[in-house]
Amino acid sequence: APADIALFPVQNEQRNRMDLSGIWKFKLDETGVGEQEGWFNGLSDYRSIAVPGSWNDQFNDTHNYLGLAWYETETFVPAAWKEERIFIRVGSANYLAKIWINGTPLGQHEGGHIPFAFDITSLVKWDGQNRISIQIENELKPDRVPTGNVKGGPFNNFPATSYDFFPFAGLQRAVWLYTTPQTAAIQDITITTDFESTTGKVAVQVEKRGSARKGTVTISGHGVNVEQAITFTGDAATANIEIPNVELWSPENPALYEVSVKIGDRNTIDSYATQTGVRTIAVTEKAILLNGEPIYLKGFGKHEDFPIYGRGSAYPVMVKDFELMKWTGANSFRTSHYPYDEEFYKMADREGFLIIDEIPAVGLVFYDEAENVAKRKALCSQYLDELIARDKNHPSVIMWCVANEPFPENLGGGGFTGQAKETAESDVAIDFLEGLIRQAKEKDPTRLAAFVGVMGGPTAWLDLSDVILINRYFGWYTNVGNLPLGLRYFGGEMDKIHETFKKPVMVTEFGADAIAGMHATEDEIYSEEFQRKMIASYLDVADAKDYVVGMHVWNFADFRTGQALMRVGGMNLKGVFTQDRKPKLAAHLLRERWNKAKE
Ligand code: BDP
Repeated sequence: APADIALFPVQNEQRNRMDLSGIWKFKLDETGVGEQEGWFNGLSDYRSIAVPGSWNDQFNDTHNYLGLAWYETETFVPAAWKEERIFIRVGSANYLAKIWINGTPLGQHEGGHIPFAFDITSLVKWDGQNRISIQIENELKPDRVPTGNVKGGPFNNFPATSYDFFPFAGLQRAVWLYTTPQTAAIQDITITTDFESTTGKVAVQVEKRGSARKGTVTISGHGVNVEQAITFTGDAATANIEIPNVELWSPENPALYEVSVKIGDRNTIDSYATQTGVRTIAVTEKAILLNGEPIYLKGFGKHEDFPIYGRGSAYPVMVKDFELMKWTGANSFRTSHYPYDEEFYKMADREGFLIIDEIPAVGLVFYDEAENVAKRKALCSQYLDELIARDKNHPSVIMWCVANEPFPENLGGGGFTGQAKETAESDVAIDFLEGLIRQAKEKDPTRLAAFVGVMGGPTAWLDLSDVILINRYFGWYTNVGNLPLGLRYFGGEMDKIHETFKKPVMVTEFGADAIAGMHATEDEIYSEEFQRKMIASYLDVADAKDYVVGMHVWNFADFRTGQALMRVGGMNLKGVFTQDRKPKLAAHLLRERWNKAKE
């Protein structure tokens, strides 16, 4: 069975970790014979591949290849680990992965953007190489999430994704070996924060396995150092710690405290340190409240996307993205349309960015075979559990997003043509989405939950969200090029939505494609001027509405898509930065507007 993913591997006194990033062996298995032929006993006729990194653009013949492929590496395991429990953790294997160690199968994991781990203690070979084999495929199927090859899907593209980004495949994040102590180990830490006047209130819930019955929790930073003893009842214990004169976490002052947990009756058997920011998040009829004060979300929908790396971890690009987001004056982003590399969240904690954290539920439909719907629902539920387990301790994460643009049948095919009719299908959709939002709130009552509504989608669905999140492209996908008319629809529709549901509204996507370097004196689509004007006028409309709580431009940067007539060069060009992070006119506009708003 898969092991816990809650605690990111760390190196400390009691725990070890080994990053297996580097050059691995790689081999396509186009006819699916690998398993039968025992490729997990060692690959022959392989090529070299970089891990992490999508496989698609590392070679000349794999761009569109989504079938079976095998990865392999070997490593010694240090003798000093002999008394430990040893795990393998795969950061991201997109989409379906099976894994073997020294030829013995460990199991499989479905879903490409969330880590999974297996206990390999009894399989480790000492004094020799240990072979790790991972078989991956990324076939596009209607019963997968994200979906592909859906009947009447919204795009006419190749590969046939039901979403507008390239289906990059492979080992896209690092693979780790790590250890925890045998006798007793910390299994999970759940931190929730609150405050009353100047006192911070932090609850640290610790879960362990093994023999330890006692431990300590210490919170330190910003001039405080408070230690509290804990005693386990069964395998759980909670420390409730007060921080005098607390420094609250916010984008302006992303104050972090260290939370250090130790367990062991006499000596420390295991320890784990992480960070927290003391903050609260809530919602009213017209506002999102951070620490009791209204906060406006300025920022972007993003992608993990860069030439050659594909969706692979590219930390210099990540650091640059935060630099550029700060340069524009943004304070937030959405992890559209899947969970990002864990470093994004740690970086956001430190840099003071608010995150809408999204599961890979994009391109959902509810009108095909009931068993497809059921399978997708089970997957979404699994992903949501995994996401919350992974990301629940980040102060930057303020909202769980359970789906992007679920599609009703009467919007399929052509897409975006008008207001969908409410049909029987709606009951299935509402049940599906409501179930996920309820699940998010049960797992984590401290954050908001929502889904993102598609333009022209059924209005009734929107009420499920704590904050109504909508993507709108008036003047682009409808009334192409006619901004004044598009803007009238945009403002009118938002008013109606707010009046109906009495909830705050946030536009999680709006924008226009612009070919960098294309210019025009009059409004002309695809020019940098038109993109700038579209973004400026959407922001103007939103500024006049007191219930709008955020505007996220689509997209931060140009990104790779499948091939389609609207996607010249296989790119979505709605970035305000190019794919190599050069500003278009719209980026300068945002910098002026969003920095002014701060003063
Ligand atoms: C929305 C999707 C997003 C697309 C965008 C677009 O949420 O993934 O890239 O529109 O068409 O439908 O640019």
